[in-house]
Amino acid sequence: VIGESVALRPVPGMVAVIVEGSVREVAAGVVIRGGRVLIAQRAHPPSLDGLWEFPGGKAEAGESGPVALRRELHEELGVTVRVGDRLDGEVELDPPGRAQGAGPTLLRAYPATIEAGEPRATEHRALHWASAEDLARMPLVDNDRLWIPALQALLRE
Ligand code: DCP
Repeated sequence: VIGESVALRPVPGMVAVIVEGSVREVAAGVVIRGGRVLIAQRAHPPSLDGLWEFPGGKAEAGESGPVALRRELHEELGVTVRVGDRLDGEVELDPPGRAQGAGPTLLRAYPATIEAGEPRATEHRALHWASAEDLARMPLVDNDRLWIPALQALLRE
């Protein structure tokens, strides 16, 4: 749970009522180096096996997206990263078996800079430093495609 989503609803006679609901986050890391971005090939579940993603994972209860991402990239790649400001856009995931009344799970992406270590695949099938062209032609998981145009622009800068 990354915190609370807060909606402000105007009500006559009041300034606002705060409506809170928990939001769960999956944080994905965009690690750019030398004009390329790091992508990782998933091994599971079967529906995503072989597809490439920006590595990351689910925030635990009470954990922010950036903190979760730092933890996940350490677990999955063996690197220590500094996490930057979230990229525009998010994708609502539909986890099977989501509890009734539970809030949405949102996939969000953050730039991450490696502070220590060299990425190695401990949970993924493989790692690849992708060029702008690779992003266009390699099979990425559908959700992550949202960030391809922005990343291609960044990589071509
Ligand atoms: N996901 C995605 N794009 C990413 C990373 C994740 O679409 N760049 C999706 C795939 C899964 C969900 O988010 O449906 C959770 O991702 P992971 O399985 O990688 O996260 P965890 O490792 O935290 O999950 P678990 O603990 O269930 O293995």
